[in-house]
Amino acid sequence: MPANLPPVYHTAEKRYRQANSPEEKIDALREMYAVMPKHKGTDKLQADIKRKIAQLKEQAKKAPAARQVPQWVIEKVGAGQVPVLGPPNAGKSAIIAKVTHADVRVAEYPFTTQVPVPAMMPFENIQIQLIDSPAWSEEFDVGWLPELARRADACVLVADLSDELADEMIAFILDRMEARDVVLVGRVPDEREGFEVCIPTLLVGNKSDAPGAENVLRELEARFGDRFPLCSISIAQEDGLSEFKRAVFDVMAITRVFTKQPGKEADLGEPFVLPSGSTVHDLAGKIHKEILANLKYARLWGTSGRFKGQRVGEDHVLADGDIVELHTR
Ligand SMILES: Nc1nc2c(ncn2[C@@H]2O[C@H](COP(=O)(O)OP(=O)(O)O)[C@@H](O)[C@H]2O)c(=O)[nH]1
Ligand SMILES: [Mg+2]
Repeated sequence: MPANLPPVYHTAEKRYRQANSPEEKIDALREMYAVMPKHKGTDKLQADIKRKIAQLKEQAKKAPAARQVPQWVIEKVGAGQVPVLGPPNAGKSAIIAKVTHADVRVAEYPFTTQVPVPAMMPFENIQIQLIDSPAWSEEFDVGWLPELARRADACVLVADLSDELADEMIAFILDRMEARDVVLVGRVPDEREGFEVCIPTLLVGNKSDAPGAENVLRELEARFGDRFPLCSISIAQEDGLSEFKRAVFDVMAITRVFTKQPGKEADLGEPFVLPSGSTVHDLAGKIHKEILANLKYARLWGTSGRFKGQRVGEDHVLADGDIVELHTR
């Protein structure tokens, strides 16, 4: 029987695969357990998860707590964590400096950035956490970059349009990632097998102002156009920046929803951020487990509804910008 697991389950499962410590793993497994539908089809999965939690608890007891947090583990804040990866000199730091207010180093010489540097990119009503990263190439192998990518919600892969070999540089990075079971793809497939972690990725050609950039972009399109969404920008000429921000948001595959209390105005401040495909049920679970347990129905304003204030059930799939009024028993 198919398990029909909700997107929130897959998000938690991904968190489990990305976890670095037994504690983090247990936390993710607990969430997977909490959000999964409990029926015959998930009996085995429920038992598996319980067993794994028990095993990890044992493991955590044996391994003492004095673990050092590796430098590539950066606390997630905002709507999602998005490392910016690419070969030397592609303009990774320049992009981040332009779209965030961070003071990252941009330089004529390669390998300026040695440690991951987080910075927040505002996009409409949310903040996306970009991470500047060291350049990665055959001459300079940064072993922990796959670990940074593995934990990410999405990646931005920057190609240098002033470099005729840009596509080779990108192919190198993709290969090295895959060797560590991190697969960068435009859209993560729904059903997956194996140990690989798929990370949704946007390919960006920077330096569209450079001579010959058009040809390099065409090559990238031919080689990777089926695999990734591709956008072309110039930081030097501030060209394509708003399209870039929108493309980062799109590749993250998230839905922003607002909540409102019955009889009151909606709170249009900070939205709840959920994986695309999430339902009213998932939203309730994200807010509070009491609300989830007592959920009766919801009223909905927004593009996923047929009319304003439409009454919908738990399984209703939410759309970006929806306003939801949850009704409990
Ligand atoms: N022509 C041109 N040069 C750029 C552009 N963006 C960045 N650069 C230059 O490329 C060099 C490397 O930039 P940097 O951000 O340090 O690259 P990183 O190694 O990928 O972080 C610097 O000299 C930048 O001024 C652009 O859009 N056009
Ligand atoms: Mg840099």
